[in-house]
Amino acid sequence: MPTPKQTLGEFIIENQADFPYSSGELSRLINSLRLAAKVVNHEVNKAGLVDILGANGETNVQGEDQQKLDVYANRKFIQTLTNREIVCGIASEESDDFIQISGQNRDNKNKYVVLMDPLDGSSNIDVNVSVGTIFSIYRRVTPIGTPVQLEDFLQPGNLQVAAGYIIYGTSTMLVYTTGHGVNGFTLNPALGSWYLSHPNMKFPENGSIYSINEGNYVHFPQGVKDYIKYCQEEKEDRPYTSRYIGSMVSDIHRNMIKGGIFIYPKTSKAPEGKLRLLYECNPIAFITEQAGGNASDGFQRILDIKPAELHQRTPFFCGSKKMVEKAEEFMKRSDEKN
Ligand code: P6P
Repeated sequence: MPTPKQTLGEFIIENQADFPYSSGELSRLINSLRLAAKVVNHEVNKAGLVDILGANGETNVQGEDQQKLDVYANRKFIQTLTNREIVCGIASEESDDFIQISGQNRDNKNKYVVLMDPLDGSSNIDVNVSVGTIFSIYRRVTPIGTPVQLEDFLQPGNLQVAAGYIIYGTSTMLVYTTGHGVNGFTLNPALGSWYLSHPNMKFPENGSIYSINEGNYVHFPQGVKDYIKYCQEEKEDRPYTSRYIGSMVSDIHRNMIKGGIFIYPKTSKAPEGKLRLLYECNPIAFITEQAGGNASDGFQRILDIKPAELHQRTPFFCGSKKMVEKAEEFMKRSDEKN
């Protein structure tokens, strides 16, 4: 008889000591995210059955068509985080500006801010491909009790106190870190409980999967073109396998389990890259490094980048340590030639 797996609630209680400066708010914050994730999961799973598919005719700050489920997920996470009186502000891919959460308690002691992509990969919703939610948590830097400021959100990724993603796939998983390793929890939808299914997740140091949208090949920097050719040549442990879902959470999750590298570089069409630093690359980079992998923009560590704008983009090289190091070699060699 297999031993019963620990629930997320039990895990949080058992690891409360990981949050020495938090009198339980961070645990409550993780708990509120898991509640919202269950609600969004319910809608994602029946997307084909109710009128929630397709675009709602609006566009988000990125100029991308907002899918109805994007808007729904954004609203649910904001609602849940607001009701629990734990955060003083939220930034979201779906909202132009950050959202001030003024606590009900008079002096608003809420000391955390959350940045999120409520539904990453949403263009895959209508074709039944897995999508994800990504979140990043910081302690605010401006005085507690005063209105939250932009500087509370523009913190380098190395100051995150927690980060995670929910992947709505063949099963629904919550994967997160608080700086003490990475753990994965699978939702049992019948019971509405999350179970520790992937304890202490580790990125394999090397791998043989490369994930990149090769349709953009002609627009890539020379260093990326050279690395792709390296992956494809018949030599040593190569050619590698190309796997690209077009939903970053899914590509990263697969590569963390099997080993691999995910690359979304700058292109001539997207000179800063496509992915956003604050609520996509920073949280994924924090998880990746906590699992023993590397994450850079091809030259510098993602977590060391000092953000200048809420929705700024960055090139993104993320995954197995040795694969990211090899890709960076090609980027640096090409950069030196120019
Ligand atoms: P492309 C989804 O829209 C997303 O933000 C990531 O999840 C994904 O990796 C990337 O964009 C896909 O972009 O240009 O390859 O379709």
